[in-house]
Amino acid sequence: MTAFPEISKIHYEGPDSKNPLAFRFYNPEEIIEGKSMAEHLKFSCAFWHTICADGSDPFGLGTMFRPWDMEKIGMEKAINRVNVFFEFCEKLQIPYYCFHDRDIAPEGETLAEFQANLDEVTKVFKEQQQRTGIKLLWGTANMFSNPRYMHGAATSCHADSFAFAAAQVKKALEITKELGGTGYTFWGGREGYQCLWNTDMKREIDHLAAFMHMAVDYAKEIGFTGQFYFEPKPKEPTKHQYDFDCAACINFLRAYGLQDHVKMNIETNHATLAGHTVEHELDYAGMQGMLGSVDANTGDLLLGWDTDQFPTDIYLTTKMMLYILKHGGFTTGGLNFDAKVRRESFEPNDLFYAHIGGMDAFAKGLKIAAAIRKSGEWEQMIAQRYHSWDSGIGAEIEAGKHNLKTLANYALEKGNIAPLSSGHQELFENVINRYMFTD
Ligand code: XLS
Ligand code: NI
Ligand code: NI
Repeated sequence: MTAFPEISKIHYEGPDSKNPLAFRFYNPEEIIEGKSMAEHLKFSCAFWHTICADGSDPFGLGTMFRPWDMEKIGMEKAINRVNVFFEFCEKLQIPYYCFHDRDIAPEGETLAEFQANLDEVTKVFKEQQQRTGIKLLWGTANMFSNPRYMHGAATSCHADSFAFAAAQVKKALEITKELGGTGYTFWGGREGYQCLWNTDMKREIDHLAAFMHMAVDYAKEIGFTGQFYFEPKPKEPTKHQYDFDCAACINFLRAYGLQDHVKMNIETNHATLAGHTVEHELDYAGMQGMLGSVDANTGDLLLGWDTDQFPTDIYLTTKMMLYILKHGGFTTGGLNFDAKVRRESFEPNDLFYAHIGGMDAFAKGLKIAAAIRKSGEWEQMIAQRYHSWDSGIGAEIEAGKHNLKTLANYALEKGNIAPLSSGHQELFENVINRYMFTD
């Protein structure tokens, strides 16, 4: 049985191809900076969007009636979805995937039933992984959909919600380990508040830290060696999420002694909701050795919510790849398409167009970023801007040889400042455009 009978494996056909079901830039074996494109980009497919999203939104019901779901319910539907998902990833040459516990198996009536369902479906994932060679990038637990998490999970005012969330994470870690996952992600679904009047913020954040420590301890106990990630998002569904942006997350991790265990999973649309560009977030996390993985999507700057669109903007992907390469590329992480097709794009083929577009955009971005890096021009321009720090007083300050008194003496003696140099912002922008558009 095949879910996509009319679609065969998607191949690289080169930039001149007009075939909508082919890659124009993503050529997995092509070597860039000594590594294949596949190794650089480490694409991952998100189970929840690609296989579960039905197009429903707060104003309307689902629009996507997937033929493979028809007449199926419960575990039969869940297991069938896994098979369809792997066929999809295989056809697109996507080497990794990510899941939430709740989107791979029905919750059933009780937690025990949920866990039994997870065990059953995990077997199918394992078989499919063995058959296809596709790997698990990271797993996670959905601790925001069930009404028991209305006040949050680890940060709930109800201790029982915390306990149930702990049970979910325990199981999700076990499955992630069983499936050889290279990571585990925390996204604080409802870890935040709607109203500060009714909120004990310190108590909630202390609980969040205790919860993450429990996860780290349990991972150690069961021998799960994957990387933990924390995924910043400033708002939605709560008005203020505690995992606001990389700066807030990294501060939280350091304040509670979690910095050696957890890195950032950076999502483009979340960065823009926080009032940052995603390259800002990548560079900020990267400079502190905290760049772990990426949820690759894009938002709509005219809308104030997480639209989770597929990234097709080559400027965006070029900038992202520049900063990812700058910080050494991915080790455990990858580019997970935390993105969904629009409600109106309800045909199964749209899922292919969307992923092909995203993969090609990142492949092209990688190539342009590598060209910029190869010439060294951009780095040299930045280095030139900071050259006063390379010798003389600048080098002495960086070497820790000065204090306010010695610097005051230096300034008094100098009497006036040497002429400054221009920031050349427009020149920088023009140079980048030269690499963007080579013809
Ligand atoms: C939601 C998040 C979510 C996480 C995983 O906005 O992006 O999908 O990536 O829980
Ligand atoms: Ni995400
Ligand atoms: Ni998101």
